[in-house]
Amino acid sequence: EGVGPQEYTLIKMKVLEPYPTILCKLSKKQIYLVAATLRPETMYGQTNCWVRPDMKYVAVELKNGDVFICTQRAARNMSYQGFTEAEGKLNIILELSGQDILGCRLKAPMTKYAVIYSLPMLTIKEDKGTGVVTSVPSDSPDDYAALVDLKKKQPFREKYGITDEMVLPFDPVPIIEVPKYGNLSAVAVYDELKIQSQNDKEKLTQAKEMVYLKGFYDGVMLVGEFKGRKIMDVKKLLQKNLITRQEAVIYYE
Ligand code: A2H
Repeated sequence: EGVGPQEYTLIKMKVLEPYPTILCKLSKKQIYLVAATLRPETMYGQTNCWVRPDMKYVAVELKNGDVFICTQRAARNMSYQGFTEAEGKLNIILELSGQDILGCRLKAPMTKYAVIYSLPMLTIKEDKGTGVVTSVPSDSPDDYAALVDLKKKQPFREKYGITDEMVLPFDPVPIIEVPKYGNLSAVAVYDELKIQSQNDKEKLTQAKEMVYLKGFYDGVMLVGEFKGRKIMDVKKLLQKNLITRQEAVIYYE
């Protein structure tokens, strides 16, 4: 990371009914899990959302009436970026654990899957982004590794109350062609490096290095309104579209 703030795109994933028990009293509000991403151009490939079961989250009401679920740290940053009524002031309406918001039904922008679910990822960092991560297993080695862990380990699903239909129907979607790695670049490097699980930290770091820059400079969109164009040239345009449709906001930290 360089000097100065990092810009993220916050993807709004709308919580659909039936709400988990803890959110029931908010039934009249628009509630979103908000995920910080550096890759808005990959949102066509979302298959689920990640939260960390043992981490604390808050539900905060913003000045436009939306309720965002994220870490308190992220909410505080938002309060200095014009999201709230008064600068530095937070309207926290609930304190939650990740466990409370697992298995939520979500509507996420751009993905072909009409409903996706919030699932457990154990490697989420408390001090980065919102603590909520959107999952794009076609292009993110971390996401693919965590999804494979859930798919192949029934006891892992059961431990967190995750049912088969929240996981098994969701496969990586080819959305970007990367020369040398094909149309599912995260899957290609996961296989090449023989990654075993989401805890395979060194190999996952290597995997990210292998695909990240190459994807940005040489990747080509395979789907959507910018099909056939280079990632470099369309990243900002896709971010702008998400924001115009009120499906995302810009956030700095
Ligand atoms: B990225 P940087 Cl397709 N803990 O979004 C762990 N990871 C987090 C996080 C947290 N608290 N908050 C955000 N992230 C992830 C898409 C994506 C991402 C793709 C490919 C690579 C990639 C879909 N997941 O990131 O440390 C989010 O995942 C590669 C690093 O600020 C976010 O972008 O550079 C990225 O890490 C931010 O990481």
